[in-house]
Amino acid sequence: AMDGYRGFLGLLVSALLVGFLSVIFTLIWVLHYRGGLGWDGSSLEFNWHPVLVVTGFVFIQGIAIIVYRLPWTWKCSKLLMKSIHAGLNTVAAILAIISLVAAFDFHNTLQIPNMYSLHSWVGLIVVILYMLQLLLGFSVFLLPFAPLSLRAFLMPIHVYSGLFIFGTVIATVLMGVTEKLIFSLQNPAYSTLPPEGIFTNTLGLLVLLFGGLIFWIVTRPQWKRPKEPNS
Ligand code: ASC
Repeated sequence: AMDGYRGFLGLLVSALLVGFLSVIFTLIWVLHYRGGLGWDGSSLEFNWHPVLVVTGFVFIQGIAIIVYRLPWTWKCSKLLMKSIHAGLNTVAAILAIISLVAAFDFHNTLQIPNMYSLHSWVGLIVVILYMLQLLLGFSVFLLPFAPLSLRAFLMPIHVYSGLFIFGTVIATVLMGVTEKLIFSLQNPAYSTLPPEGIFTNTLGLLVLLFGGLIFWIVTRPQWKRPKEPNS
């Protein structure tokens, strides 16, 4: 049991480190290479898009997925843990919405077309799915009204949907990073492997690794919260 616990802690610290580093890399990308942050319709406003997505939709959602796995919380009430899970996902959803406003606002100000790229299609779909997942999870699992039979039926679907959404967010981030680098790196071009290209490719690898670590942690059966009888 102690061995499993130490393995868990090692992976948890790694995930937190890689997730935190992803946020830092995103900040360095927009602050050092992309002119900084602002809210004026310019590319500085767009820069909030990657910052809020990586902070909320990737990092905070990833933590929300594994809160039930933290062994020192197994004595906490299930309702408290559900509230933390729902609260983190709500914060992530709000940041995701603001990140969309930043992208659309920037496009509309500079008359750049909306919703033509695969990144934008998959990204909008996954934000909508995330809101539905949040609403369904809140009303069925957090509020006390749903019967146990409905909870038991929906739980595997909720778990599958959550992991599908999280994986799709990671894929969408990789597409977004790629298209932004192709758009903005012109002189010198992305194809000449300039420092910003190498740095931001590395950011993509960090986000992918974070996803892999969260997926590993959440799929270990021995790290699941012990189920209370009648719940
Ligand atoms: C809940 C909850 C669970 C599941 C279970 C149905 O609301 O806390 O563990 O639903 O009751 O599988």
